[in-house]
Amino acid sequence: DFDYSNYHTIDQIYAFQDMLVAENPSLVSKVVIGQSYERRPLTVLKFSTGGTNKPGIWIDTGIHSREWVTQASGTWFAKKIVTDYGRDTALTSILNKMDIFLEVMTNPDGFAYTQTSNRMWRKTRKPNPGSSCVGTDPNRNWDAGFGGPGASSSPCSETYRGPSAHSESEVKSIVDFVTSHGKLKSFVSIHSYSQMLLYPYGYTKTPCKDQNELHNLAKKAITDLASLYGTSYRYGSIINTIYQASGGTIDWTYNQGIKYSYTFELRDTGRYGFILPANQIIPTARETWLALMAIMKHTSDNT
Ligand code: 0X9
Ligand code: ZN
Repeated sequence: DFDYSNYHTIDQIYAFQDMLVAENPSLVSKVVIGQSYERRPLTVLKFSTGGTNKPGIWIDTGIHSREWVTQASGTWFAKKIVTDYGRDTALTSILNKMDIFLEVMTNPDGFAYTQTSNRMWRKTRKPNPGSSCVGTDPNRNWDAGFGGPGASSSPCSETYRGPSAHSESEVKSIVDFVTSHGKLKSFVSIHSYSQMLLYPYGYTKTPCKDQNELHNLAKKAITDLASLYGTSYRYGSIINTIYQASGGTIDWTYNQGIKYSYTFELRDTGRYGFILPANQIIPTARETWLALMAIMKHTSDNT
């Protein structure tokens, strides 16, 4: 049985996903939305109780490969959904109205590299012509303020924006999925670390038009999160709360009309940082789930 209290290899997580689909075929399916630069499948778990054209909720983890507690939490969320459907009334009513899409390994090439070569790898693994430095920051590569302040034009930077918006297959595959789906109502992109819940924008100080609603929902979500172990989160817009960042995921999804666009920064606040001990995986996933449920329930109630 899958041990949620430990970190796993990329192959173990692919196998976990296939097993979850095999064991819950009426609820879970696997959607391959593209392939990574190194030709790994970009797999998304679809949780659906049937029907066509239902509105959707998107959750991704691991777009920055070194943020290991996020992929680990993603596997726990997947199991939680199949366990709670039909038992927990709130999740059941969400799933009766909406589909949930979960991409656990959003940057599989980077993730593999963190396991074989450099635990602190963040970016994609596509080479940059004319440079010996590899990779683009997949959270600076989206067509939202792309190229502006809060990203680098240098391929050697950890925040390299890439040669053009959506140049990275790992990003473009999500762009194409979001566009063709057309009915995503919430988009949650999960990072670590800092203990923050953030909403748009990152590329501009101009408040987004739904700021009041997003702010109030963030407050509710982090209050629910803290109710379990007292973990304290900050919340607000990206630019006001963490720093200016251009070309970020949720700025693009918000500008596409997905109102409930959020980014989490999970545990911790820097004691262990990206190298969070495995004994914090389940507590992190459990508390984060409470915040996710608040966002998903509000989304469902307003769809
Ligand atoms: O710099 C980032 O990309 C994010 N922090 S991290 O340590 N996970 O790298 C924060 C950027 C704000 N988040 C989004 N724009 N989604
Ligand atoms: Zn990150």
